[in-house]
Amino acid sequence: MATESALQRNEGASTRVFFALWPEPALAEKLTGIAGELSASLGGKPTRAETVHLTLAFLGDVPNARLPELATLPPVGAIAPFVLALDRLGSWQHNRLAWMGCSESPPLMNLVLGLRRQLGEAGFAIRDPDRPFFPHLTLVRKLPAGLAASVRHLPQDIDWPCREYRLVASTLSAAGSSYRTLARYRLSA
Ligand code: 3AM
Repeated sequence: MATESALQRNEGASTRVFFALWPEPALAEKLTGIAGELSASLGGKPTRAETVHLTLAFLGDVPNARLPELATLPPVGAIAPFVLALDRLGSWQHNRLAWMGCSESPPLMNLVLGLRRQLGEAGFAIRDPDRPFFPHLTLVRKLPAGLAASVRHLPQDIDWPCREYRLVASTLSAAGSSYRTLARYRLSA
């Protein structure tokens, strides 16, 4: 469902937007607790609980005139709520991030592919469409340069019940990204 007041607050000609799964506050706190432990041992800046998310489709700048159309697209159909098993931690050197990820998840892939199809049919382009989708939640940014990239399996999965996804506006500043939810979409079979 689109949030009218949120849509009206977009200044400028376009807004940087993306679709994402967003954990409930209790899970976000748990994940950012892990982010805090990681950054204490590795360095870098832990993600704040209110910003932790898993990007499904990144559109980049969309003209504000088209935001109402984007925000009122129906939810991607025929995808029942699902549980994502977060089971691994890793890091990337190229963008100096530490992340939490998951094993293959058919419902997650169906959601991503359904969203891509829907956006394409509605005339919205996603940024870098050929970049492989790598599901992850960023936990730490600005890791010290030169850290060895590694993937560590968690001793126990963290189960994430996914019932909805969001359209989010992103504003970049020197202090980091700030996010504002423009619309929420419920998953249903
Ligand atoms: O917080 P993270 O990094 O997980 O990385 C970007 C961020 O997620 C991601 O979208 C989120 C909001 O900016 N992002 C940025 N550019 C992207 C792109 N071209 C992208 N995801 C996919 N393709």
